Amino acid sequence: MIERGAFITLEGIEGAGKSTCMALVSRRLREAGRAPLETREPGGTPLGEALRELLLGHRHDGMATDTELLLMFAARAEHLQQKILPALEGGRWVLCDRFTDATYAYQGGGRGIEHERIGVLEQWVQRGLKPDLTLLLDLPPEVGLERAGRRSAPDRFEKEQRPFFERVRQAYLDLAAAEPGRFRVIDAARPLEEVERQVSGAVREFVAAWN
Ligand code: T5A
Repeated sequence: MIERGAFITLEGIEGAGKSTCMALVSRRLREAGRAPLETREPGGTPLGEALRELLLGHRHDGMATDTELLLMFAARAEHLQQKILPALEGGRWVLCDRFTDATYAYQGGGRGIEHERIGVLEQWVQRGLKPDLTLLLDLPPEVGLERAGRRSAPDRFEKEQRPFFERVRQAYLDLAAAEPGRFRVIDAARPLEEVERQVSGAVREFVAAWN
């Protein structure tokens, strides 16, 4: 029987360095002989990327909170069925830029949807599947937003105000505290070389424990 691949996710507020660290984690996994399938949420499939445009673009600026939540899970259902599950079941490791913790953080912490209502959808769509390792890149919103702002024009989420991102950050930290075995919290406010050292260490430790 083929051993299921490991599922690794990267999380954090805007500008935390997820894209930057994806490349590093991927490199470390390849070096360990575990070349991962790299993907992202919302997105990862043609339908998911179309939903991403609806969710991040400004055409639907007044979107209802529940609509936003359901579209996130619609994209996720497609992503799981078409891409993530076939890879994991085939023994391939999967590295994903954001997953359901982002829903708890943004739609839960940020928008105020109750944790339990998100949990119902999580169970419906994922049937118990969770990431095996989640690297949470934690930093104060003012630092992340400043970094993200230097890079591109703000999307629909980046238009939110500071208190929104404070709640998102706190929701992430609460998730990490509730599942210390799955999360590694990285101090992402540190210089990039130091962040990379922390991330490499966490990945090395995870791979060693998996083998
Ligand atoms: N969303 C998503 C939900 O609301 N619910 C959900 O369920 C899901 C899945 C997706 C949006 O959708 C929301 C959350 C998001 O708002 P996204 O593009 O995936 O958007 O995420 P963003 O956070 O917007 O991505 P960013 O590209 O802004 O942030 P990253 O990837 O964290 O940051 P990165 O690596 O691009 O770095 C930003 C800049 O900082 C520099 C980098 O060089 C780059 O220029 N940098 C550093 N500089 C100094 N020191 C460091 N340590 C640095 N690390 C990176």
